[in-house]
Amino acid sequence: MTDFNSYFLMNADEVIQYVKSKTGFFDGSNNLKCAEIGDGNLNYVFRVIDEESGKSVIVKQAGDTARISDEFKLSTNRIRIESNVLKLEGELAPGLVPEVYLFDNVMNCCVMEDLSDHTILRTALMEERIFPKLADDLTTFMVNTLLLTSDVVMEHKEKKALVQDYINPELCEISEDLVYSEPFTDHNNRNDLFPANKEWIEQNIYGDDALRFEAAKLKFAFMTNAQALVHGDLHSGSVFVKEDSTKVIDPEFAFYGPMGYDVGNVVANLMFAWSRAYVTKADEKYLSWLEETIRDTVDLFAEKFFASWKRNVTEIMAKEPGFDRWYLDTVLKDTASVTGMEMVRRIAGLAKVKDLTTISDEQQRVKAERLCLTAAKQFILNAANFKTGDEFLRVLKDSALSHNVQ
Ligand code: SR1
Ligand code: MG
Repeated sequence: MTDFNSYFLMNADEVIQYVKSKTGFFDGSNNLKCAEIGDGNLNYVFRVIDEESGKSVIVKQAGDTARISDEFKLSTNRIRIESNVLKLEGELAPGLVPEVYLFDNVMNCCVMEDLSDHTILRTALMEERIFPKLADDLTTFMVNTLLLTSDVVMEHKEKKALVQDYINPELCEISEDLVYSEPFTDHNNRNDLFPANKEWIEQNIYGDDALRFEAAKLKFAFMTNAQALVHGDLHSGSVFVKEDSTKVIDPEFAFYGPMGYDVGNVVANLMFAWSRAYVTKADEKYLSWLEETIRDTVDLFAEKFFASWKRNVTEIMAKEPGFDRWYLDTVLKDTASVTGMEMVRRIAGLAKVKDLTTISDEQQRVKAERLCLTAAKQFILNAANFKTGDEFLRVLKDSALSHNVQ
């Protein structure tokens, strides 16, 4: 039997041995069952359960390539980043992330709270389920984790130490390529376009010089604006939900970047859910709740941002009258740009979202993708115009109407 003193990728039986040898979680039980349950693009996720007591944990292990493709060679350091960021986020936004029990820098894995009583938000949204606290919880998470790790609140040398600690070159490179380059150029020849929209995308995305120019500017902002410790991949596959609980998971893409990167990812992924619901003629009650959630995500973020600013700001110059409004406007502008970039890349790039890919009717999928891309272009080209939730939602709904979707 291995003593887990040197790294290898574990199978389910080895994970059982691992939790027995490294944790006291199961009190020596011999009834443990384990299965690999991961369906993400990068890592292996195992659930270990004691069928007698019902107690369970998650073991997440990083390989040195991505699951989605061996083309992505990745440092296993991402598990250290994920474990440490989850701990920090748990302090800044209590109750909104899973608890981490153990991080192992030899086996490049972590053991954490099992959230199997929750559902992945993307799946739940595709089932048209309503979560009344979602916008409230996600905006609390974002305001707390973003503002409180920025220079307006943190002592600057301590903040710079965090910038250093969370330097994340390989995972940032994935976003630089998959979000900020390939969807506009296909220069790596790995974009995966829905055939019925291929020509439309080549003309309206690859063929739009003004759009590509904005994307170029945004790529450099993403790479250089070390504003806050962002989650870095806050799409609806990175959120677990149940009726009265929201948990943000998977911060392995975390780094010091623009706050709007997180907010824009949340808004864009809610818009994917809305677009699916709209073209498939989902229940009206569900559609209105989604609209309210998109609106509230922007408006509650702004409201809580100002309130937290008043309570927590320490930087002397940030206390100048009006600076809070100016600062928030820059975050909202970045939010609009990122909303657009995320919408473009999930349709015109390599990594897709199931909200759209599982629309079985071809014409409905064509319309859902085009309405998203039409809205995305507005968000990118006119980013400074978006300051309220209503303004974000209006562009989405107008784009839907422009494609004659009833
Ligand atoms: C190679 S990884 C593809 C995508 O999956 C992750 O969740 C990120 O969104 C990344 O862009
Ligand atoms: Mg992930």
